Amino acid sequence: DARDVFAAVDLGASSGRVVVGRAGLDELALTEVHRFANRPLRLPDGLHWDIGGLYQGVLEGLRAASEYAPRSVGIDSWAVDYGLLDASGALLGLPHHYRDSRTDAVAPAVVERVGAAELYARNGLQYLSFNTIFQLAAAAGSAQLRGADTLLLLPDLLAFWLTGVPGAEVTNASTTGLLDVATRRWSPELLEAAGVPASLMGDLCAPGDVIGTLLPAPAEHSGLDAATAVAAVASHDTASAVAAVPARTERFGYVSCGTWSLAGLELDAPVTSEAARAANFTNELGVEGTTRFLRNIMGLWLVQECLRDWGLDDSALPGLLAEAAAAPPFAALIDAGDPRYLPPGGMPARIGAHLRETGQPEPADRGALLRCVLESLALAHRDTLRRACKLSGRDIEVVHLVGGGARNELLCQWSADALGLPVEAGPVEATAVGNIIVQARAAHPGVSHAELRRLIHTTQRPRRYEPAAGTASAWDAAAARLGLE
Ligand code: ADP
Ligand code: LRH
Repeated sequence: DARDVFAAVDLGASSGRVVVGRAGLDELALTEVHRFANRPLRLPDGLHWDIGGLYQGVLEGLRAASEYAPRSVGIDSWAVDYGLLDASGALLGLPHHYRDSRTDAVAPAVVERVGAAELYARNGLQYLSFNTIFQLAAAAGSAQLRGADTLLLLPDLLAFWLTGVPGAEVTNASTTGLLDVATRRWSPELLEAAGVPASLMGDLCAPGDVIGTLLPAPAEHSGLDAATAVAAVASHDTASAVAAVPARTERFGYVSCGTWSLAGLELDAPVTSEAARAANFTNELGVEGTTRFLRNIMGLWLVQECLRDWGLDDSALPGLLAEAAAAPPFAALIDAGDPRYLPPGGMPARIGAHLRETGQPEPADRGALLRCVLESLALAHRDTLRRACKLSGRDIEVVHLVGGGARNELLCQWSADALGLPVEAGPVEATAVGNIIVQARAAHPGVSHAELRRLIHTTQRPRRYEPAAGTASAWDAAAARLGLE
Protein backbone atom coordinates (compact mmCIF):
# COMPACT_ATOMS: atom_id res chain seq x y z
CA ASP A 1 0.00 0.00 0.00
CA ALA A 2 1.63 3.25 -1.16
CA ARG A 3 0.21 4.99 1.91
CA ASP A 4 2.79 3.11 3.98
CA VAL A 5 5.86 4.44 2.18
CA PHE A 6 7.89 7.21 3.81
CA ALA A 7 11.14 8.97 2.92
CA ALA A 8 13.88 9.80 5.42
CA VAL A 9 16.49 12.47 4.81
CA ASP A 10 19.33 11.74 7.23
CA LEU A 11 22.30 14.08 7.30
CA GLY A 12 25.31 12.80 9.20
CA ALA A 13 28.54 14.69 9.77
CA SER A 14 30.32 12.36 7.34
CA SER A 15 27.57 11.71 4.77
CA GLY A 16 23.97 12.42 3.90
CA ARG A 17 21.49 9.82 2.72
CA VAL A 18 17.92 9.52 1.57
CA VAL A 19 16.20 6.28 2.50
CA VAL A 20 12.77 5.05 1.50
CA GLY A 21 10.95 2.87 4.00
CA ARG A 22 7.88 0.76 3.69
CA ALA A 23 6.45 0.44 7.16
CA GLY A 24 3.31 -1.38 8.19
CA LEU A 25 2.07 -3.31 11.19
CA ASP A 26 4.33 -6.29 10.48
CA GLU A 27 6.64 -4.90 7.86
CA LEU A 28 9.66 -2.61 7.83
CA ALA A 29 11.82 -2.57 4.72
CA LEU A 30 14.38 0.10 3.90
CA THR A 31 16.01 1.07 0.61
CA GLU A 32 18.80 3.63 0.44
CA VAL A 33 18.11 5.60 -2.74
CA HIS A 34 20.86 8.22 -2.51
CA ARG A 35 24.03 8.93 -0.56
CA PHE A 36 26.28 11.96 -0.83
CA ALA A 37 29.43 13.21 0.88
CA ASN A 38 29.23 15.96 3.48
CA ARG A 39 32.41 18.03 3.21
CA PRO A 40 32.77 21.06 5.46
CA LEU A 41 34.00 24.33 3.98
CA ARG A 42 37.00 26.20 5.34
CA LEU A 43 36.33 29.90 4.77
CA PRO A 44 38.29 32.93 6.01
CA ASP A 45 35.85 33.28 8.92
CA GLY A 46 36.02 29.67 10.02
CA LEU A 47 34.61 26.22 9.43
CA HIS A 48 31.15 26.04 7.83
CA TRP A 49 28.67 23.54 6.45
CA ASP A 50 28.07 23.49 2.71
CA ILE A 51 24.33 23.85 3.27
CA GLY A 52 23.67 24.61 -0.41
CA GLY A 53 25.44 21.41 -1.46
CA LEU A 54 23.54 19.45 1.18
CA TYR A 55 20.23 20.86 -0.08
CA GLN A 56 21.14 19.76 -3.63
CA GLY A 57 21.88 16.28 -2.25
CA VAL A 58 18.50 16.28 -0.53
CA LEU A 59 16.71 17.24 -3.77
CA GLU A 60 18.57 14.58 -5.75
CA GLY A 61 17.70 12.01 -3.11
CA LEU A 62 14.06 13.04 -3.08
CA ARG A 63 14.00 12.72 -6.86
CA ALA A 64 15.16 9.12 -6.49
CA ALA A 65 12.59 8.63 -3.71
CA SER A 66 9.78 10.12 -5.81
CA GLU A 67 9.50 6.86 -7.76
CA TYR A 68 8.14 5.30 -4.59
CA ALA A 69 5.57 8.10 -4.08
CA PRO A 70 6.23 8.54 -0.34
CA ARG A 71 3.36 9.75 1.79
CA SER A 72 5.65 12.05 3.76
CA VAL A 73 9.28 13.13 4.11
CA GLY A 74 11.14 13.54 7.41
CA ILE A 75 14.48 15.30 7.90
CA ASP A 76 17.06 14.78 10.64
CA SER A 77 20.65 15.88 11.11
CA TRP A 78 23.30 16.47 13.75
CA ALA A 79 22.34 18.85 16.53
CA VAL A 80 23.14 22.42 17.65
CA ASP A 81 23.99 24.11 14.31
CA TYR A 82 21.70 26.68 12.75
CA GLY A 83 21.11 29.20 9.99
CA LEU A 84 19.92 32.77 10.47
CA LEU A 85 17.24 34.26 8.22
CA ASP A 86 16.42 37.90 7.65
CA ALA A 87 12.83 39.15 7.66
CA SER A 88 12.42 38.20 3.99
CA GLY A 89 13.46 34.62 4.74
CA ALA A 90 16.89 34.91 3.10
CA LEU A 91 19.76 32.98 4.69
CA LEU A 92 22.37 35.24 6.30
CA GLY A 93 25.69 33.53 5.62
CA LEU A 94 26.65 29.88 5.70
CA PRO A 95 25.93 28.02 8.95
CA HIS A 96 29.00 27.44 11.09
CA HIS A 97 30.25 23.92 11.80
CA TYR A 98 30.13 22.91 15.46
CA ARG A 99 33.84 22.04 15.24
CA ASP A 100 34.71 25.68 14.53
CA SER A 101 36.93 27.12 17.25
CA ARG A 102 35.19 30.51 17.68
CA THR A 103 33.35 29.41 20.83
CA ASP A 104 36.48 28.15 22.63
CA ALA A 105 36.92 31.26 24.77
CA VAL A 106 33.31 32.43 24.81
CA ALA A 107 31.73 29.25 26.18
CA PRO A 108 33.66 29.22 29.49
CA ALA A 109 32.96 32.96 29.88
CA VAL A 110 29.18 32.38 29.57
CA VAL A 111 29.36 29.55 32.11
CA GLU A 112 31.34 31.77 34.45
CA ARG A 113 28.84 34.61 34.08
CA VAL A 114 25.68 32.51 34.53
CA GLY A 115 27.16 29.95 36.91
CA ALA A 116 27.60 26.29 35.96
CA ALA A 117 25.07 25.02 38.50
CA GLU A 118 22.48 27.64 37.50
CA LEU A 119 22.93 26.81 33.81
CA TYR A 120 22.55 23.08 34.41
CA ALA A 121 19.50 23.56 36.61
CA ARG A 122 17.85 25.48 33.76
CA ASN A 123 18.84 23.49 30.67
CA GLY A 124 20.04 20.12 32.01
CA LEU A 125 22.67 20.00 29.28
CA GLN A 126 26.21 18.72 29.34
CA TYR A 127 28.88 21.31 28.74
CA LEU A 128 30.00 21.19 25.13
CA SER A 129 31.74 24.32 23.88
CA PHE A 130 29.60 24.26 20.71
CA ASN A 131 26.13 24.23 22.25
CA THR A 132 23.95 26.74 20.36
CA ILE A 133 23.77 29.02 23.38
CA PHE A 134 27.56 29.48 23.20
CA GLN A 135 27.60 29.84 19.40
CA LEU A 136 25.08 32.68 19.75
CA ALA A 137 27.10 34.30 22.50
CA ALA A 138 30.12 34.16 20.16
CA ALA A 139 28.05 35.88 17.45
CA ALA A 140 26.83 38.63 19.79
CA GLY A 141 26.95 42.07 18.19
CA SER A 142 27.67 40.71 14.69
CA ALA A 143 25.88 42.30 11.75
CA GLN A 144 24.46 38.88 10.90
CA LEU A 145 22.85 38.39 14.27
CA ARG A 146 21.60 41.98 14.35
CA GLY A 147 20.01 41.47 10.94
CA ALA A 148 18.48 38.14 11.88
CA ASP A 149 14.74 37.69 12.25
CA THR A 150 14.62 33.90 12.68
CA LEU A 151 17.01 31.16 13.78
CA LEU A 152 16.43 27.71 12.34
CA LEU A 153 18.31 24.56 13.32
CA LEU A 154 19.57 22.79 10.20
CA PRO A 155 16.76 20.21 9.74
CA ASP A 156 14.24 23.00 10.36
CA LEU A 157 16.04 25.16 7.79
CA LEU A 158 15.82 22.42 5.15
CA ALA A 159 12.15 21.84 6.01
CA PHE A 160 11.62 25.60 5.64
CA TRP A 161 13.20 25.56 2.19
CA LEU A 162 10.91 22.69 1.19
CA THR A 163 7.66 24.05 2.68
CA GLY A 164 8.06 27.74 3.48
CA VAL A 165 7.02 26.96 7.08
CA PRO A 166 9.50 27.89 9.84
CA GLY A 167 9.54 26.02 13.14
CA ALA A 168 11.64 24.35 15.80
CA GLU A 169 11.37 20.61 16.33
CA VAL A 170 11.68 19.95 20.02
CA THR A 171 14.20 17.04 20.23
CA ASN A 172 16.75 19.14 18.37
CA ALA A 173 15.72 22.32 20.22
CA SER A 174 16.65 20.44 23.41
CA THR A 175 20.30 20.40 22.31
CA THR A 176 20.61 24.18 22.01
CA GLY A 177 21.00 24.95 25.70
CA LEU A 178 18.14 27.42 25.32
CA LEU A 179 15.25 25.11 26.22
CA ASP A 180 14.11 24.92 29.82
CA VAL A 181 14.61 21.33 30.98
CA ALA A 182 11.53 21.51 33.23
CA THR A 183 8.98 23.31 31.03
CA ARG A 184 10.39 22.15 27.66
CA ARG A 185 9.76 25.65 26.29
CA TRP A 186 12.28 28.29 25.22
CA SER A 187 13.71 29.78 28.38
CA PRO A 188 13.64 33.60 28.63
CA GLU A 189 16.54 33.50 31.10
CA LEU A 190 18.71 31.34 28.85
CA LEU A 191 17.92 33.47 25.80
CA GLU A 192 18.95 36.49 27.77
CA ALA A 193 22.19 34.78 28.76
CA ALA A 194 22.87 34.11 25.07
CA GLY A 195 22.05 37.74 24.29
CA VAL A 196 19.30 37.01 21.77
CA PRO A 197 15.64 38.06 21.64
CA ALA A 198 12.98 35.39 22.20
CA SER A 199 11.43 36.34 18.85
CA LEU A 200 14.43 34.75 17.11
CA MET A 201 13.35 31.24 18.07
CA GLY A 202 10.71 29.38 16.09
CA ASP A 203 7.47 27.89 17.37
CA LEU A 204 8.12 24.47 18.85
CA CYS A 205 6.70 21.36 17.21
CA ALA A 206 6.99 17.68 18.09
CA PRO A 207 7.89 14.47 16.23
CA GLY A 208 4.83 13.33 14.30
CA ASP A 209 3.48 16.83 13.59
CA VAL A 210 3.01 17.85 9.97
CA ILE A 211 5.20 20.84 9.07
CA GLY A 212 3.61 21.54 5.68
CA THR A 213 3.49 20.46 2.05
CA LEU A 214 5.97 21.19 -0.72
CA LEU A 215 6.39 24.63 -2.27
CA PRO A 216 6.11 24.62 -6.08
CA ALA A 217 9.88 24.96 -6.73
CA PRO A 218 11.06 22.07 -4.50
CA ALA A 219 8.16 19.95 -5.77
CA GLU A 220 9.38 20.55 -9.30
CA HIS A 221 13.06 20.06 -8.44
CA SER A 222 12.45 16.85 -6.50
CA GLY A 223 9.78 15.35 -8.72
CA LEU A 224 7.62 14.73 -5.64
CA ASP A 225 3.90 15.38 -5.68
CA ALA A 226 3.27 18.88 -4.30
CA ALA A 227 0.82 17.37 -1.80
CA THR A 228 3.62 15.33 -0.15
CA ALA A 229 3.80 16.23 3.52
CA VAL A 230 7.03 17.21 5.24
CA ALA A 231 6.66 15.67 8.68
CA ALA A 232 8.44 16.65 11.85
CA VAL A 233 10.42 13.61 13.02
CA ALA A 234 12.92 13.38 15.86
CA SER A 235 15.04 15.79 13.84
CA HIS A 236 18.03 15.40 16.15
CA ASP A 237 19.74 12.40 14.55
CA THR A 238 20.62 10.90 17.92
CA ALA A 239 16.96 11.08 19.02
CA SER A 240 15.98 9.23 15.83
CA ALA A 241 18.71 6.64 16.41
CA VAL A 242 17.58 6.03 19.98
CA ALA A 243 13.96 5.76 18.80
CA ALA A 244 15.12 2.91 16.54
CA VAL A 245 16.95 0.93 19.22
CA PRO A 246 15.52 -2.58 18.75
CA ALA A 247 15.06 -3.19 22.47
CA ARG A 248 12.95 -6.06 23.79
CA THR A 249 13.37 -5.06 27.42
CA GLU A 250 13.18 -1.76 29.28
CA ARG A 251 16.51 -2.56 30.91
CA PHE A 252 18.70 -1.43 28.02
CA GLY A 253 21.50 1.05 27.46
CA TYR A 254 22.51 2.36 24.05
CA VAL A 255 25.48 3.67 22.15
CA SER A 256 24.58 5.60 19.01
CA CYS A 257 27.93 5.12 17.35
CA GLY A 258 28.91 7.03 14.22
CA THR A 259 30.99 10.18 13.99
CA TRP A 260 30.15 10.51 17.71
CA SER A 261 29.45 7.84 20.30
CA LEU A 262 26.41 8.94 22.29
CA ALA A 263 26.10 6.54 25.19
CA GLY A 264 23.32 6.54 27.74
CA LEU A 265 19.85 5.60 28.87
CA GLU A 266 16.28 6.38 27.92
CA LEU A 267 14.53 7.80 31.00
CA ASP A 268 11.05 9.07 31.82
CA ALA A 269 12.39 12.23 33.44
CA PRO A 270 15.62 14.26 33.48
CA VAL A 271 18.34 13.78 36.10
CA THR A 272 19.77 17.19 36.98
CA SER A 273 21.54 16.32 40.22
CA GLU A 274 24.85 17.92 41.11
CA ALA A 275 26.48 14.52 40.52
CA ALA A 276 25.01 14.37 36.99
CA ARG A 277 26.32 17.87 36.30
CA ALA A 278 29.76 17.05 37.65
CA ALA A 279 29.87 13.94 35.44
CA ASN A 280 28.77 16.14 32.49
CA PHE A 281 25.67 14.15 31.55
CA THR A 282 23.07 15.65 29.27
CA ASN A 283 19.28 15.48 29.34
CA GLU A 284 18.12 15.76 25.76
CA LEU A 285 14.57 15.05 24.63
CA GLY A 286 13.57 11.86 22.88
CA VAL A 287 10.38 10.68 21.23
CA GLU A 288 7.25 10.26 23.36
CA GLY A 289 8.48 12.81 25.87
CA THR A 290 11.37 10.58 26.98
CA THR A 291 14.69 11.95 28.20
CA ARG A 292 17.95 10.87 26.59
CA PHE A 293 20.34 10.83 29.52
CA LEU A 294 23.71 10.49 27.83
CA ARG A 295 27.19 11.77 27.30
CA ASN A 296 29.11 12.59 24.10
CA ILE A 297 32.21 10.49 23.44
CA MET A 298 34.50 11.46 20.54
CA GLY A 299 33.45 8.31 18.67
CA LEU A 300 34.59 7.19 15.24
CA TRP A 301 35.62 10.76 14.47
CA LEU A 302 38.97 9.68 15.92
CA VAL A 303 39.19 6.95 13.28
CA GLN A 304 37.83 9.15 10.47
CA GLU A 305 40.45 11.79 11.17
CA CYS A 306 43.30 9.25 11.31
CA LEU A 307 42.18 7.86 7.95
CA ARG A 308 42.00 11.37 6.48
CA ASP A 309 45.50 12.13 7.75
CA TRP A 310 46.78 8.96 6.09
CA GLY A 311 45.03 9.80 2.81
CA LEU A 312 42.67 6.82 3.20
CA ASP A 313 38.91 6.37 3.44
CA ASP A 314 36.50 3.83 4.95
CA SER A 315 37.40 1.28 2.26
CA ALA A 316 40.75 0.84 4.06
CA LEU A 317 39.00 -0.10 7.30
CA PRO A 318 38.70 -3.88 6.89
CA GLY A 319 42.48 -4.19 6.35
CA LEU A 320 43.38 -1.77 9.14
CA LEU A 321 40.97 -3.43 11.56
CA ALA A 322 42.67 -6.79 10.90
CA GLU A 323 45.99 -5.13 11.80
CA ALA A 324 44.42 -3.65 14.95
CA ALA A 325 43.17 -7.09 15.96
CA ALA A 326 46.71 -8.44 15.67
CA ALA A 327 48.33 -5.55 17.61
CA PRO A 328 49.25 -6.02 21.31
CA PRO A 329 46.31 -5.34 23.69
CA PHE A 330 46.16 -2.36 26.11
CA ALA A 331 49.57 -1.04 24.98
CA ALA A 332 48.35 2.58 25.13
CA LEU A 333 45.05 4.23 26.11
CA ILE A 334 43.52 7.68 25.72
CA ASP A 335 40.53 9.43 27.26
CA ALA A 336 38.08 9.25 24.33
CA GLY A 337 35.90 11.91 25.94
CA ASP A 338 38.67 14.53 25.92
CA PRO A 339 37.57 17.75 24.12
CA ARG A 340 41.11 18.18 22.81
CA TYR A 341 40.04 15.84 19.99
CA LEU A 342 37.15 18.05 18.86
CA PRO A 343 38.81 20.09 16.08
CA PRO A 344 39.85 18.52 12.76
CA GLY A 345 43.41 17.87 11.63
CA GLY A 346 46.58 16.06 12.61
CA MET A 347 44.80 13.36 14.61
CA PRO A 348 47.58 10.71 14.72
CA ALA A 349 50.06 13.34 15.91
CA ARG A 350 47.63 14.67 18.53
CA ILE A 351 47.04 11.17 19.88
CA GLY A 352 50.81 10.59 19.89
CA ALA A 353 51.33 13.80 21.90
CA HIS A 354 48.65 12.78 24.39
CA LEU A 355 50.37 9.41 24.87
CA ARG A 356 53.79 11.01 25.39
CA GLU A 357 52.30 13.41 27.95
CA THR A 358 50.89 10.48 29.89
CA GLY A 359 54.11 8.48 29.71
CA GLN A 360 52.76 5.82 27.38
CA PRO A 361 54.51 4.28 24.39
CA GLU A 362 53.59 5.65 20.97
CA PRO A 363 51.94 3.07 18.71
CA ALA A 364 54.41 1.26 16.45
CA ASP A 365 52.12 1.34 13.40
CA ARG A 366 48.64 2.18 12.13
CA GLY A 367 47.14 -1.06 13.42
CA ALA A 368 48.46 -0.34 16.91
CA LEU A 369 47.13 3.23 16.80
CA LEU A 370 43.71 1.98 15.72
CA ARG A 371 43.76 -0.57 18.53
CA CYS A 372 44.54 2.20 21.02
CA VAL A 373 41.57 4.23 19.73
CA LEU A 374 39.08 1.34 19.69
CA GLU A 375 40.04 0.01 23.12
CA SER A 376 39.79 3.56 24.46
CA LEU A 377 36.33 3.96 22.90
CA ALA A 378 35.17 0.66 24.43
CA LEU A 379 36.39 1.91 27.83
CA ALA A 380 34.56 5.20 27.36
CA HIS A 381 31.36 3.31 26.48
CA ARG A 382 31.76 1.30 29.68
CA ASP A 383 32.50 4.28 31.89
CA THR A 384 29.62 6.34 30.49
CA LEU A 385 26.99 3.60 30.74
CA ARG A 386 28.08 2.55 34.24
CA ARG A 387 27.94 6.16 35.42
CA ALA A 388 24.56 6.69 33.74
CA CYS A 389 23.19 3.72 35.69
CA LYS A 390 24.60 4.98 38.98
CA LEU A 391 23.37 8.53 38.46
CA SER A 392 19.84 7.47 37.49
CA GLY A 393 19.49 4.50 39.82
CA ARG A 394 18.73 2.27 36.85
CA ASP A 395 20.17 -1.09 35.88
CA ILE A 396 20.67 -2.55 32.42
CA GLU A 397 21.04 -6.07 31.06
CA VAL A 398 21.91 -5.34 27.41
CA VAL A 399 23.55 -2.57 25.38
CA HIS A 400 22.35 -1.68 21.89
CA LEU A 401 25.06 -0.28 19.66
CA VAL A 402 23.53 1.34 16.56
CA GLY A 403 24.91 3.40 13.64
CA GLY A 404 27.96 2.86 11.42
CA GLY A 405 29.96 1.61 14.41
CA ALA A 406 27.81 -1.54 14.40
CA ARG A 407 29.87 -2.59 11.36
CA ASN A 408 33.03 -2.52 13.46
CA GLU A 409 33.22 -6.04 14.95
CA LEU A 410 36.22 -5.25 17.12
CA LEU A 411 34.53 -2.24 18.69
CA CYS A 412 31.32 -4.21 19.31
CA GLN A 413 33.15 -7.16 20.88
CA TRP A 414 35.44 -4.97 22.99
CA SER A 415 32.49 -2.90 24.17
CA ALA A 416 30.77 -6.12 25.29
CA ASP A 417 33.97 -7.32 27.00
CA ALA A 418 34.61 -3.98 28.71
CA LEU A 419 31.03 -3.67 29.92
CA GLY A 420 30.59 -7.32 30.85
CA LEU A 421 27.22 -7.16 29.09
CA PRO A 422 25.89 -8.46 25.79
CA VAL A 423 26.03 -5.91 22.98
CA GLU A 424 23.38 -6.10 20.28
CA ALA A 425 24.77 -4.36 17.18
CA GLY A 426 22.59 -2.71 14.54
CA PRO A 427 20.77 -1.37 12.72
CA VAL A 428 23.62 0.45 10.98
CA GLU A 429 21.09 2.96 9.63
CA ALA A 430 19.25 3.36 12.93
CA THR A 431 18.80 7.08 12.39
CA ALA A 432 16.94 6.55 9.12
CA VAL A 433 14.89 3.76 10.72
CA GLY A 434 13.93 6.07 13.59
CA ASN A 435 13.05 8.83 11.14
CA ILE A 436 10.73 6.45 9.26
CA ILE A 437 9.04 4.84 12.26
CA VAL A 438 8.08 8.24 13.65
CA GLN A 439 6.35 8.99 10.35
CA ALA A 440 4.75 5.55 10.32
CA ARG A 441 3.47 6.01 13.86
CA ALA A 442 1.88 9.31 12.94
CA ALA A 443 0.06 7.40 10.20
CA HIS A 444 -0.83 4.45 12.51
CA PRO A 445 -1.25 6.03 15.94
CA GLY A 446 -2.55 2.81 17.49
CA VAL A 447 0.87 1.12 17.47
CA SER A 448 3.01 1.48 20.61
CA HIS A 449 6.66 2.43 20.43
CA ALA A 450 7.61 -0.81 22.23
CA GLU A 451 5.80 -2.79 19.51
CA LEU A 452 7.69 -0.88 16.83
CA ARG A 453 10.96 -1.65 18.59
CA ARG A 454 10.14 -5.34 18.46
CA LEU A 455 9.26 -4.96 14.78
CA ILE A 456 12.69 -3.40 14.21
CA HIS A 457 14.26 -6.32 16.07
CA THR A 458 12.58 -8.91 13.84
CA THR A 459 13.06 -7.07 10.54
CA GLN A 460 16.56 -5.57 11.06
CA ARG A 461 17.87 -8.29 13.35
CA PRO A 462 20.88 -7.05 15.36
CA ARG A 463 24.03 -9.11 15.77
CA ARG A 464 24.64 -10.22 19.34
CA TYR A 465 28.10 -10.12 20.97
CA GLU A 466 28.47 -11.90 24.32
CA PRO A 467 31.29 -10.74 26.62
CA ALA A 468 34.23 -13.10 26.10
CA ALA A 469 34.98 -15.30 29.11
CA GLY A 470 38.09 -14.45 31.11
CA THR A 471 38.55 -10.89 29.80
CA ALA A 472 36.93 -8.92 32.66
CA SER A 473 40.02 -8.37 34.80
CA ALA A 474 42.10 -7.02 31.93
CA TRP A 475 39.37 -4.45 31.14
CA ASP A 476 39.04 -3.54 34.83
CA ALA A 477 42.79 -2.90 34.96
CA ALA A 478 42.68 -0.83 31.76
CA ALA A 479 39.79 1.28 33.10
CA ALA A 480 41.71 1.84 36.33
CA ARG A 481 44.72 3.10 34.35
CA LEU A 482 42.53 5.91 32.96
CA GLY A 483 40.71 6.47 36.25
CA LEU A 484 37.44 5.33 34.68
CA GLU A 485 34.52 3.35 36.12
P1 ADP B 1 27.49 9.67 10.88
O1 ADP B 1 27.57 10.10 12.30
O2 ADP B 1 28.30 10.52 9.98
O3 ADP B 1 26.09 9.45 10.39
P2 ADP B 1 27.71 6.75 10.49
O4 ADP B 1 26.70 6.24 11.45
O5 ADP B 1 27.39 6.70 9.04
O6 ADP B 1 28.21 8.23 10.87
O7 ADP B 1 29.04 5.91 10.76
C1 ADP B 1 30.20 6.16 9.99
C2 ADP B 1 31.31 5.26 10.50
O8 ADP B 1 31.01 3.89 10.24
C3 ADP B 1 32.61 5.50 9.81
O9 ADP B 1 33.32 6.58 10.38
C4 ADP B 1 33.34 4.16 10.02
O10 ADP B 1 34.17 4.20 11.16
C5 ADP B 1 32.22 3.16 10.22
N1 ADP B 1 32.25 2.21 9.10
C6 ADP B 1 31.84 2.42 7.85
N2 ADP B 1 32.09 1.35 7.08
C7 ADP B 1 32.70 0.43 7.86
C8 ADP B 1 33.23 -0.89 7.68
N3 ADP B 1 33.20 -1.49 6.49
N4 ADP B 1 33.78 -1.52 8.74
C9 ADP B 1 33.84 -0.92 9.94
N5 ADP B 1 33.38 0.31 10.16
C10 ADP B 1 32.81 0.99 9.16
C1 LRH C 1 25.52 13.31 16.43
C2 LRH C 1 25.19 14.62 17.07
C3 LRH C 1 25.30 14.59 18.59
C4 LRH C 1 25.60 16.05 18.87
C5 LRH C 1 26.59 16.37 17.76
C6 LRH C 1 26.74 17.81 17.45
O1 LRH C 1 25.45 13.37 15.03
O2 LRH C 1 23.91 15.06 16.71
O3 LRH C 1 24.17 14.09 19.25
O4 LRH C 1 26.06 16.29 20.16
O5 LRH C 1 26.12 15.62 16.64
